[in-house]
Amino acid sequence: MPTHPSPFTRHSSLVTRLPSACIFDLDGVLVDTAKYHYLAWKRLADELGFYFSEADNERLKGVSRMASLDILLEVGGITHLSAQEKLVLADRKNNWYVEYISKMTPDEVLPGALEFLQQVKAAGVKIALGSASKNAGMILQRTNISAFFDAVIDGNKVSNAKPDPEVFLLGAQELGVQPSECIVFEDAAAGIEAAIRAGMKCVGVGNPDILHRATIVIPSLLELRMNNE
Ligand code: B16
Ligand code: MG
Repeated sequence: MPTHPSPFTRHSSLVTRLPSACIFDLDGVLVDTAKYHYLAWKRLADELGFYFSEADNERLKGVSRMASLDILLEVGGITHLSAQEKLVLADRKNNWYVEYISKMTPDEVLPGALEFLQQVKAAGVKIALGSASKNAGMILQRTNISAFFDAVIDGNKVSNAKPDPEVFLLGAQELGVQPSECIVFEDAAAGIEAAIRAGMKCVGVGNPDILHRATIVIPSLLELRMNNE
């Protein structure tokens, strides 16, 4: 592993040498798909006859699709649905969600993300995606950032959702690097926990009150610059 000092300018406390890999969460770190999840879940709640607020939607960030449905049903006070009925509802929501994300454009990459991905790539550091979404491939394609990734670990490849470390450990494995040589970028508390359990350093992107267990917390990737001199 190269041994340059302070790979992240302004955040030299994070690491003292260049990491072997950066593993990025998708929703909330590279793109904002939470708004599309909200529109689709709200439409389902409307059909089921209850109101689902944006505050309720906060609870779904980083959570798997079926776990999200359980939270939504809890908000609506709906109990006793069979596993089959739940699958039908999750499928209905996903069809609407896919309609939204199939219209995404490269403009929807979050501020600073494209520049940071370019800098990480230029520094020769490997890049993986570590997302709970089963739709990650389509989102990467629509926003034109697929080519940055040496490995894509998404909801189709893992059986245990964050905070289980599986998604990040699989990322390190596919990249052929040690977990301790990886830095995770995450916007959800469950994702930070997953990174810690994987033995990785992590950058929380978002609210420090929620992400306080991260190694450092920044408001957006605009805050970071890769120092590969
Ligand atoms: P899907 P991330 C997560 O993406 C979202 O934050 C979460 O709201 C969503 O329920 C989950 O993906 C599953 O998404 O229904 O597309 O499979 O933050 O892990 O990139
Ligand atoms: Mg996320």
